[in-house]
Amino acid sequence: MKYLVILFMLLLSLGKGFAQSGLIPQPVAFHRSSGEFLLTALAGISSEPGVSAELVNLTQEQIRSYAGFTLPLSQKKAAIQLKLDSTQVPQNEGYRLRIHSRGVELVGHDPAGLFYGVQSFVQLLHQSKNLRLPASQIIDYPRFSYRGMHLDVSRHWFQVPFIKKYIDLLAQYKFNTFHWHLTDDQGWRIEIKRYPELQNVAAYRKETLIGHKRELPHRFDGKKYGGYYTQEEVREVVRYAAQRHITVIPEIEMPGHALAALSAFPALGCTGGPYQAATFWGIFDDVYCAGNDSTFTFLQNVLDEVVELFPSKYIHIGGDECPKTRWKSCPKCQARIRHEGLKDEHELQSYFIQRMEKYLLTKNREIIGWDEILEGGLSPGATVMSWRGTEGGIEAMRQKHKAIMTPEPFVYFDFYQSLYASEPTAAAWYTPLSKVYSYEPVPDSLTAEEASYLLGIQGNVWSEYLATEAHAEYMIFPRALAVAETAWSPKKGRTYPDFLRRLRLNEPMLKRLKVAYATCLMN
Ligand code: TNX
Repeated sequence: MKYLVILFMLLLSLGKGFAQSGLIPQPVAFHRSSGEFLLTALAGISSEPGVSAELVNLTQEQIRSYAGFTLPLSQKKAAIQLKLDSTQVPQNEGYRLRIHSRGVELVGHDPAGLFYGVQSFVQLLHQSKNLRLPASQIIDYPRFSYRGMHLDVSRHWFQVPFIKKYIDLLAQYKFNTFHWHLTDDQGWRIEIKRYPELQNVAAYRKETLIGHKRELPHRFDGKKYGGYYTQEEVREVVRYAAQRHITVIPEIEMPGHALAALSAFPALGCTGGPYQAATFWGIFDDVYCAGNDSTFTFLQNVLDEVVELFPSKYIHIGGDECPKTRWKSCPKCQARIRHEGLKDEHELQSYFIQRMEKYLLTKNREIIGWDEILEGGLSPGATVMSWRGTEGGIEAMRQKHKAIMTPEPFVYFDFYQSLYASEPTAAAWYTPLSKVYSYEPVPDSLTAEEASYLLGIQGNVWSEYLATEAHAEYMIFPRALAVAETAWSPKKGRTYPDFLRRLRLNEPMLKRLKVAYATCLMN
């Protein structure tokens, strides 16, 4: 009986321990102890061999931006100690953080883990009163290895400082992947030196739709819109992200969503054009011609430059929403179907994707595609991004392919997040924070072996209606924090009410970082 009482008390204190953390994502284990640590300008920072100077500098800078002073570097063990030790912390990207009255010990399994420990410390610092941190111990590591956020920069594009701010925020909440949607019908946004027409023509559209696309008649603003990232800027973003343990995966769309590219290279379309970058939103019949070998040469040349800029293992090649209308009546596409012994246009799309996959494999890269790449047969090594619900991901995993869950009903941030009439125009459905939080990515219908192909989850930010940075931030935050928690934290032991409590504790930090998050959700 006595032992039962002790066990009960222990469980209670564990539960209490969880409830006391203010962290998002919720750590695996959080225990409060007595005492507190007061951070002062006298506290030094030391690191053991193996910890990069870059990480130490970044830590100093993150602490300085909140505390107002720079912690001096120390050769001897200082109040704040950073070290790497995979025996103490066996999980990839994991860390152990101990805050006690004399200092802070942070041990990372690997540099990423150490970095996440710093992010937790910084978040706690923002929640502290006068830099007094309650003594505690955290043991933490991620549930999924892929924790992504996406941004469409074609429909509206965002300058490099905004991209960096986005990356900072993603890193703070322990995301490790930024999926950069760089090309689409409405604009091509990456400099490709071999094809200056992509910069001079495809990066611009004549004008932009005003209001929602369902509001008829369509009205346009009459203003030329566009721009692109230079290769130097892309390199800078990739480097900046890597320092923060974020991999940038570029997306070059094919065979659909290609109007902007076709406006510069009409010979790559089935009809030969002329074409114009799209000025309104939707799906367009004009796509890359799959019967024309020049299409493949062009895309391979583009990818040659893309893989030089992005060291990521994965390259996203789109594959979604490719109407087969033109291919059906295109003599070259039909000849390709006959010559390759394909059954129909779906198999032609599969041929297209497989051909690009083969090319990228010669560069040691794997492809990711939206779930339409399942139609007509999946490329042998493709990873599927499941967006039209979860079925595509489930099917891919059954076929022993890797999958990333990004289901539209749960993690699309171009949808409405409240029912207030004052909400700015949004794409379509209603995806409140609670719904994002409720999403469980491991499908019940799969065996454990099948589910092992699930890499993780991602939130998507399509920018048709996001013309300004503030509007983008409003749609992304705080919903992205719910994705962060689903991607990182164990399924057990977290609840939506407690997430909301921790979200309120995160508000001051979001305010200080000047994030235009949606407050109405937190009332
Ligand atoms: C579908 S999600 C698209 C995008 C649009 C989005 C709008 C996906 C792979 N394709 O091109 O921007 O819907 O919600």
